[in-house]
This record gives sequence, structure tokens and C-alpha cells, in this order.
Amino acid sequence: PDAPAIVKPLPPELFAVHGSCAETRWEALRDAGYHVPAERFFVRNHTRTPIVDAASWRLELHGSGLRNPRSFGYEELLALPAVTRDVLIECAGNGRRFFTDQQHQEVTGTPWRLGAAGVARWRGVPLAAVLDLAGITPQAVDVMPRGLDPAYVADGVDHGRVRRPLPVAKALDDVILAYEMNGEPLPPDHGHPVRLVVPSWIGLASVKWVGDIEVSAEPLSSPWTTEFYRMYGGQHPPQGGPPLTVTGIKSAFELPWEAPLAAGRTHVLHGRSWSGRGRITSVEVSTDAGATWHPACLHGGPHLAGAWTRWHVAWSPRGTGPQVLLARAADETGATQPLESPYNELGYLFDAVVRHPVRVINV
Ligand code: MTE
Ligand code: MO
Repeated sequence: PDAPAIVKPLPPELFAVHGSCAETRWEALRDAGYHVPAERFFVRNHTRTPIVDAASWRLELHGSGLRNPRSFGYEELLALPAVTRDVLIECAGNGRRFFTDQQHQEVTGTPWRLGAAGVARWRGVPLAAVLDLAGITPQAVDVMPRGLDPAYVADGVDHGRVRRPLPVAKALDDVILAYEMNGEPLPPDHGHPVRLVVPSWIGLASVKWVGDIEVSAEPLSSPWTTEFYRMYGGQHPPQGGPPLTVTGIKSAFELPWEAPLAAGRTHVLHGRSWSGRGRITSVEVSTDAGATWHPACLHGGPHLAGAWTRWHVAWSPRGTGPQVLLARAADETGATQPLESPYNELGYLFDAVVRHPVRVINV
């Protein structure tokens, strides 16, 4: 219990630490490429990072939805045909702090700003291929991966190991059983030896350190579908909304919070936008509290669904003192970032425009 919950170093210029979790500072992405290096990738741990030995690790597939329950070793998995994909993982609570800071609403949970998101290049085996080898039946409805990290105990209640059913349609669609991150074996904090990568869905679905997968012909549940990761309060039904699936739409500047910017110069402001609903189609920036909006220049292409789009815009600040930068993105479904995010008690899926403070200073 005295061992740190996260194994990798967390230098303060790269991370803000919240208990057993660490959030990437956005300024630490300014000199990163499209992919977030593993050393800078955010960590969201319910308990602590376990050290799992790949050589003795096995992935057990079991349950009433399989004709051929079986297990796979690490080398067996590596021998299967692989896929490589750029996928963003984002915590459902990313941006939670702005419910409080911008909307003056009370929420509980890790007070992330925007640093609980990152894109990496993941390599692994399609979950569909492994389910196929285990003889998934047409009657299968839910696929529940479970982590090897210690059981999650909160307020005296033992919720067991982190696990959450995926509907079979998603499990067979684009989910990866990943063993590489940015061309290297997964680091311990990000799920070594194998984790799920579930594109466009809340980070919780991407179960790390997966040890077994139950495939069931009956619907499955866990505290992560019945209690957590649902919308409570506000406009939501008293028993809570349905279990959360896709993430929302967000934009962030690659700048420190309260960044000092020199007066009398033109600054190129860089940022990234993403949406769980599809490709980013445009990004606009406002430096006058939303009175006028200027299109940002989107970098390269194609703009991938399930990942992020980089952009920049030039700004010549007038005057000195505190100022606020706003960025709002639109995605291919036509959704754009609102000025206010619908309230929910647990602070999930914040999607409103974030007011990013900067200080224009004389140098
Ligand atoms: N898997 C296990 N086994 N245990 C966990 O605590 N946290 C989940 C998910 N997978 C978690 C897990 C949550 S809530 C998120 S947001 C992502 O992992 C974070 O992935 P990362 O730590 O690699 O950034
Ligand atoms: Mo999360």
C-alpha cells in the first residue's frame, strides 16, 4: 500500500497528479507529435498499477456465449494477424473541473482539466479475431473484460476488479486487444502486457491489464454499468441515464493555464480537437469572449474518427493583462461545442467551450 499507484516518473512540468491518477499538462504536448509519448500519457487508475509478467500471463475466455472457451498466452497473441491504429483514449470525467469552475455546479470525482485524453498508436489483435477463435455464438450479447489490478474498494464497498460489459456489436466492430503503444510493448501504467482499446468510447471501456473476458448469452452488468459512468441529477432520470458509451466533443490549447504571452507580437496558438461521434470538420477560436470567431487552420489530414485533429491560429493580442482564449470544434455529425455542458452529478462528458486564461505581459 505504500508503493506508488503509478510506476512511471511524473515530473511536475508534464503532469498534474490527482491521487492515483495523473493528468497530462497541455503545454507538454506543444513539442509532442500527433501521438502522446507514453512518458506523457495521462494515467487513470482506480487502484494501482499492477506488475504483470507477460511470460506467465494468460487471457482466459469463458462464458455461455462461447462454443470453444480457451485461453491465449502472450506469444500466441503476438503470432496472430495484427492491426495498428491511432486511437484517442479519454476519461469520461475529462474536463470535470469546469462544471465547478465555469458553471458553478457541484460534482464529485477527479478534478481533471482537459489533460485526461491522449492519442497513441496502438498495435494488437482485433478482439473480433480472438472471439472468433473462441467460437463466439450468435446468441452472445455481452463481452466483459476484467483487469488484473486490485479490487476497487470505495466507501467500504468492495466492487471487485474493474470490469464492464461491452455490447457484442461494439466488441466485434473496432476493438483492439493491444500489446504495443507507439511501437513499444505497453508500459506497466498503460496496461502491460495487454489492454483493450475501444475507439470513440469512454476510457473506462479500454480495460487495462486484461486477464479474462466473459462472453455471455445473457446480459451482463457490473458496478461500472449499474452505478458509475451514468448520468445522474439535472435533466436525467432518477435511476440515472443509460451506461455511457461514446465520448463528447472537446478542444484544448497547447498552452499552460494562465500562460504568459508577450504583448506587441503575433502568437501562433496551437491546439487539438476531438469527438467520439466522428471526424472533426472545423475549429474556431475567439479572443473576445465569443463575440467573434475565427477559423483555425486544421493540420494535414485525413482527420481521423476516434483520434484528434491538430490546428493553429494566429493571434496578436491588444493591450496587456488577463485575457481568455476560446476554441470550439464541430464534428461530422454537425455537433458543435456548446457554451454550457448539461449538468450531471458525477461530472461526466463535459463538452462546453473551455475558457482558457492567459496573461498578456510587457517584455
Ligand atoms: N482498466 C483497469 N483494469 N483498471 C482501471 O482502473 N481505468 C479505466 C481504463 N482502464 C482502468 C482501466 C479508465 S477510467 C480510463 S480513463 C482508462 O483506463 C485510462 O487509460 P490510461 O491510464 O492508459 O490513460
Ligand atoms: Mo476514465
